[in-house]
Amino acid sequence: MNSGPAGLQGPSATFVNKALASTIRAGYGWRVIGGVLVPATQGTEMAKRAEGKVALVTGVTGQDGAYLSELLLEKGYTVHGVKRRSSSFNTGRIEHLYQDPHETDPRFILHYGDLTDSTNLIRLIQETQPDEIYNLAAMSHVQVSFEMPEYTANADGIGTLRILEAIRILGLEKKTKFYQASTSELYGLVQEVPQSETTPFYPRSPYAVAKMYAYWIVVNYREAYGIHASNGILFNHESPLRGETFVTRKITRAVAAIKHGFQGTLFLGNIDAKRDWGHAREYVRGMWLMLQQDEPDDYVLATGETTVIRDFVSHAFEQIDVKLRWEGEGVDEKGICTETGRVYVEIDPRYFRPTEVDLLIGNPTKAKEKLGWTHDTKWQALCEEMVAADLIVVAREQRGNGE
Ligand code: NDP
Ligand code: GDR
Repeated sequence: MNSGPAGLQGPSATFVNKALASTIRAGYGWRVIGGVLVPATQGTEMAKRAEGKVALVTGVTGQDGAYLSELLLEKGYTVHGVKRRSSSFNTGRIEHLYQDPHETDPRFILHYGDLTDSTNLIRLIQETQPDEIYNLAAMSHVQVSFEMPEYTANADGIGTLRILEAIRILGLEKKTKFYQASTSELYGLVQEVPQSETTPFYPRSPYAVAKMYAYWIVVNYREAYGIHASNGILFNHESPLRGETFVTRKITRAVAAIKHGFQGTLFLGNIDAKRDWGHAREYVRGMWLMLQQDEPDDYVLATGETTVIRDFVSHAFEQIDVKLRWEGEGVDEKGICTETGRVYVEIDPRYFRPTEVDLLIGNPTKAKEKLGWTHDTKWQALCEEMVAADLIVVAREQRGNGE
């Protein structure tokens, strides 16, 4: 297996990263190498590469795909990433990992693919012969899954089956370990507080129902064919790379835009919901740990703390020196600046979901005891990091628009 240096600085790497570097301090886990922002661990870990394993990562262009790829490259893996064809660039999160395919022995290689295309998946797995497959690809937005239930079932549910069948068809049951991105959404209408690996599922969206199929097909292929296949039941994890329509990033972007004078009001849905938020960078390490175990198993990754959305909003606004007071109830509730009386947050029922998941709080004891997995970042620090990053991102976008 090759072990050449990782391409930390692809040709366009990266305007956003340079800008972010001036604000996101080392304590947030980033540092600058050659003018480019990279995870703080990356430079020092380079020399420790040894394993030379091959990983295939679906969903490589997403939040977790980016963090996981960084981690695997640090550990000496060759990483094959599966990206969808798109009419515009969709590789912004992994630009800093880009390697010119003309380089000798590139260790980060992108392939076109889609979880709805079996033949494509079989060919990719045949060509790359991975030691580990991380299935992160999904239509991952819960509310959108109510609009696109059939596609969600196809990609998130049957997509997982397609990969497991490919492993079987290619006779890789004993070689290839498999990680499935399962989710705390499986608990839905929660049957127990906090939720652990033994808590019964009660999915509350087409997304969660599709992921429930995926969860059980992983268990079944493990038991039926002896595949080293594990479910990571991950609670919400966020970062500056979080998709802009998930609630944390929507909030931190809006706060940044309000600070820069480009947005007046933040419209949200159900701010009474409670979530257990961790940092994505710490959660991808748990994924990797699951595949390093002798035996496959299913693990909850969570912080064990839950926070109401409203508190995340208040904390985000505090980062721009706006203290909010909350007035009214239901759709009439408003977040108002205590100093100026200006209304910054309003409720828009369009963001309500037909069925909601009101409370999530996970119990990560098994992951701690068996994997040695821990998390460090509290939700407040996570929120602060995201606001700091978005203040730069929003300013850059507006400059790009010539404003
Ligand atoms: P993102 O939405 O950021 O990324 C999803 C990735 O999947 C993107 O690369 C996307 O491509 C790709 N994708 C979507 N549909 C397909 C398809 N049909 N074929 C191939 N690729 C596809 O999600 P996250 O990184 O946040 O999450 C990673 C996984 O973990 C997902 O499966 C999610 O459901 C699950 N999960 C996430 C949690 C979280 O809090 N973040 C918690 C628990 C589970 P493109 O960039 O082109 O859109
Ligand atoms: P979630 O994340 O549904 O938990 O799924 P999201 O951030 O979308 O919602 C969290 C909670 O916030 C409420 N909410 C809003 N949500 C969004 N997106 N936009 C709003 O304006 C808004 N207002 C209030 C929601 O109703 C919800 O209660 C995420 C995804 O990453 C899944 O893929 C993953 O499986 C789970 O986390 C764990």
